Amino acid sequence: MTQRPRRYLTTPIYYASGEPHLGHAYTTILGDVLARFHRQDGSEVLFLTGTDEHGQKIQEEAARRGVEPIELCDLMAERFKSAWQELEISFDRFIRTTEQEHVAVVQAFLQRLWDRGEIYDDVYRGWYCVHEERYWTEKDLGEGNTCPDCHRPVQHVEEKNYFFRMSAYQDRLVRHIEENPDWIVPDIRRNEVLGFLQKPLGDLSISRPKTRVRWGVTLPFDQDHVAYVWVDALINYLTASGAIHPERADGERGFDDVSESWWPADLHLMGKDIITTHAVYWPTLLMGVGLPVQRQILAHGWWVVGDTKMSKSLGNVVDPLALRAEFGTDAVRWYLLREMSTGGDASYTPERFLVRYEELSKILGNLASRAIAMIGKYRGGVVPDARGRGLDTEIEAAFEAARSAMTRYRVHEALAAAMDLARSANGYIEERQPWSQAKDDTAASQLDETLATLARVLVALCALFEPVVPAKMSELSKSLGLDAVPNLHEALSIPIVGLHVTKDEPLFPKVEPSWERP
Ligand code: ME8
Repeated sequence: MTQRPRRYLTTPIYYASGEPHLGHAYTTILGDVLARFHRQDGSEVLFLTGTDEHGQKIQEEAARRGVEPIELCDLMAERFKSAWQELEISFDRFIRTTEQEHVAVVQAFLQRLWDRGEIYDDVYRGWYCVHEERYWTEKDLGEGNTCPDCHRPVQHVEEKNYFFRMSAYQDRLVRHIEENPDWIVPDIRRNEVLGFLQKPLGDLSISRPKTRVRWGVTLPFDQDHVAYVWVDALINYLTASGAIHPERADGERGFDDVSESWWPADLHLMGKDIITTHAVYWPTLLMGVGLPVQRQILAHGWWVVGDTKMSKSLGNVVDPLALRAEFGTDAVRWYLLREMSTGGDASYTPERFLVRYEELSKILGNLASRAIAMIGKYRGGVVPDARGRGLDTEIEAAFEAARSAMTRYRVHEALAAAMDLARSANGYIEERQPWSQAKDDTAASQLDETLATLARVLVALCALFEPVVPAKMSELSKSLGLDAVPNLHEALSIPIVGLHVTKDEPLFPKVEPSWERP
């Protein structure tokens, strides 16, 4: 038996200190669309998301709210999980870094680095930004001793830290990036990382003293220190892969053979803000323990409002669940994925949201309701016995364009190709004029062909649109008399003759937005 290809996809794990917003939703939906596309295309998929729950930032937010850190994490993990469920995210695993299994893997990972002589201790003197959870040197700081990234005041710290010999892996990392041109996509991010690696790479502080941060994973070789939250967080990808079994008595711990697990991950997905941690810290840490590095990194752009990045700290976030309440889940998914060209930035505006919604309702929604209504009116709701091959060339071209765009992560192009097919089908109706064919007794077989073609194109559209608007395509498949949404392989060959179609509510009903139209 041939084995199905396997794909392991990850999103970042989001900080449990704030609510999910449209930016988090975008990454997670992008991951979901890719996961659904690969499942459709026949792969076995592990799609991972979760929450990042340790560190000073969480500790301080919990203190501010007067609760224990774990209470805050329990609350926020639930918020993220239910937001993702409401947005139809088909994650296979939701990881929390406070899970026992993960804590044990972090400790095994650090012990392994320690045993291999990859860690030493030293005193760190410098500046720390709690919000970004990172150190800065004097020359990095903005005016008035502020963080160059988030512009908040930084703290001066002088403390014992453990360091990972990251500098020793600089050359190997540069070689890896140069020899694997697609390891970091898009190119602009690859060049940025290579530029960063032109300067000598320092060693990486991997611990914080408990006197400052008590909310973290205790180091296996020093009880007075916890793991640096970024090291803890990155290891989540390994925990969920099932590669490391810290409880195994033989001490192998899975570091020497990962063949039974999902490691290495096929794709780490993230925003461009956290490319360095994923493209420099993480692969060098993996080299340090002797594990293969992840296969690919995709860093997308930012959702901005006006000219500013959408972020909780700037107070300009858009709530995906509020949009969902008004327009439905699939409208939010479609807007986010259709509007942003993967890799670039995109600006959120209510006007563009409406334009994208109308595209769904006027092109795809109208096509479905017209075609189903005509099969009802002219053939009693049963797809007539005809070849239905009138749009085959267009269907095949759309499948090819969508598949090629998806494999290059040009998701917006794949969706545009799907919408173009729906547009062509509307054009086909205008051209064939089934209402005139119905009036002409000699045109019965032509009308059969028109209606069968429309049924076939709707089946194909279900498969093409499913990754992005899964709930609506499931409704449409049911209206077409199918048991389930067809996959990309069967969509062209599914027998359509004799299908019983039923008229349903419009897929994308007219919505009067709560905001004023310009
Ligand atoms: O960085 N536009 O978590 P985080 C697009 N816990 N994407 C955005 C966005 C925006 N305006 N704002 C956020 C962390 N994102 C760490 C990650 S992973 C081992 C640890 C998305 O809650 C984008 O994916 O700050 C970004 O990389 C991520 O949320 C940051 O989420």
